[in-house]
Amino acid sequence: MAGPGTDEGVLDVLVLGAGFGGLHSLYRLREMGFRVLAVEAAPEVGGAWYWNRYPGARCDVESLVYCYTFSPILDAEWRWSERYAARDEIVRYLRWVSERLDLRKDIRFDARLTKAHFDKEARLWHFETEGGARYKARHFLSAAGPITTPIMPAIPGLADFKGEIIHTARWPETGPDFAGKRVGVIGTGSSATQAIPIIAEQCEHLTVFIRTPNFYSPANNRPLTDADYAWWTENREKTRQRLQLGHRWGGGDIMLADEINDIMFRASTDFSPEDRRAVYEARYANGGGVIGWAFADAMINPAANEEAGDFLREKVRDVIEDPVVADKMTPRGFAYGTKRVTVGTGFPETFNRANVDLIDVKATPIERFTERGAIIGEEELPFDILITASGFDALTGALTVIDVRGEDGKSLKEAWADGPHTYLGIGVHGFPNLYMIGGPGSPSVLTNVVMTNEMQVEWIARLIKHIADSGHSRCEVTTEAEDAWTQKVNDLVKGNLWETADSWYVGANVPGKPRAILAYVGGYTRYKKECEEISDAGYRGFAFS
Ligand code: N01
Repeated sequence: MAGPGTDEGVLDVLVLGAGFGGLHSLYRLREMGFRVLAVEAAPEVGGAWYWNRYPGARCDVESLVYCYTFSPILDAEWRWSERYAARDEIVRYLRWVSERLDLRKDIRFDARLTKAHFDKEARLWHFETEGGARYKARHFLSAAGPITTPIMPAIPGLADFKGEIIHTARWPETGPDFAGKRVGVIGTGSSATQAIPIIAEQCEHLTVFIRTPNFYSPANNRPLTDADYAWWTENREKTRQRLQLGHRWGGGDIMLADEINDIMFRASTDFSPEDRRAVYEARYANGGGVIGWAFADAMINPAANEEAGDFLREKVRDVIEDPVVADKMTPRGFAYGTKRVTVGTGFPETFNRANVDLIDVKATPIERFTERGAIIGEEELPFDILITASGFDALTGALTVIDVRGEDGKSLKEAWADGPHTYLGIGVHGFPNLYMIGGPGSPSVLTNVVMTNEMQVEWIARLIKHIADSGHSRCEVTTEAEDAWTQKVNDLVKGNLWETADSWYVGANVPGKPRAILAYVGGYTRYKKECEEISDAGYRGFAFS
């Protein structure tokens, strides 16, 4: 694969992606003196945030804790405008970071990676992009993002539909004008929850196809004030520490009073039903996605989980006026949090609008699509625009869509045919000198992703430095280490509720994807400790030569 067309010589590290993980990796490795280049499919930095341009796209983790901490300069100079940053502001932030740290000269944009093959003899990775550019590097660091490979709904006839079809994660730069249009939305996950209220306000008629109603909580977004920033200056370290200790994905409640926030480290059984209710109400009034994780036993004690679920089910019924619609929107049959909870602004309220219909596709499935719309029973429902908010091939998809081959020619897709096998979610046996940020088997999406990315970037950068300093050129995860880690990831989830629902957390949303918990459920702090013990022990589980 190498040869004409290669213009960069042999790199020390090729970084895949210029989102949060990729930019930090590029910066850190370059600071360490390595020759690094990042390749990015998009024409701009941002990663997942570049592509998710749908109306209402906004982070549902609070902006103060959805940004870098590795650089005091960045920490001091950036100021977020809202409690939850809109997609455009996050892309602006990452663009500013890329300029402030002078990263852009080492990023190749519009460069979608299609091939990465390891050459056993030369101990080099050879890369090719869609545009035909070729690169060679000693190390391959993937920061491709855990939720970046969109999937379309498996509904017959979708290709026959002659109107516009848009996946939320492939939203065109200039989106459609919804005025006077009949719009259909498939899905009610996080993306749809944010997009639906805005589309409903603009279009003539909106039909939402719901399959599994999910637990929802209001964001309570608002501008951030000087007083907020004064609070932040005082509470930054404490808040970051709390995030590291908490078993949850985000931080949708960082400004809650300590006495309520710290209850999340105690079991619900320590409190009376009245006191528990008061805690849920306080969290609900504050807004954010972790209301149901108010207590430490939410994911291990079914009764505690059920109580949190009941609280949120009651809120749905309070908001939606039509009891039939409210019933269709009420989550049941799976535990709170086992499908990624959704957060939004005015989402259930939207179903009180006269121009919005809700169709439960479990009760009345879409038989197929036609040129004009959807066939449901005897009826054809015509649409001008169809929006698929149908999700992603999470954690593994970003790498298995690329032709990644290890030293015996086996592809990563083949290696993971029965589920992902990794060591620390970072390395894979048979794929020397490959490292992943946010890979399967790491805490990734079950923690604050930016925080865990940062820890992994620093750890992997030190590993690459260790390899270089010790005069080695090959680093491979041993089979034993990979097997033991994969077993641990699967054992950790036993006895708690995480894997009990059909969710993307276990790959259940992708037809044919083997069912396995995709992320390490042990939390950030335990994971970090495990990684540090391994590096302190001379990178136990990695073989160097
Ligand atoms: O995707 P999803 P998403 N017929 O997989 C439905 C992150 N995120 O893009 O639940 C009918 O959650 C499917 O139904 P079901 C966040 O981690 C973060 O919304 O499978 N329906 C579901 O309702 C999130 O979890 C932010 O039964 C069909 C929906 O489509 C992740 O990205 C913002 C169907 C897919 O929901 C993915 O979110 C947005 C079919 N054939 C997203 N096929 C932040 O703010 C699928 N569905 C940080």
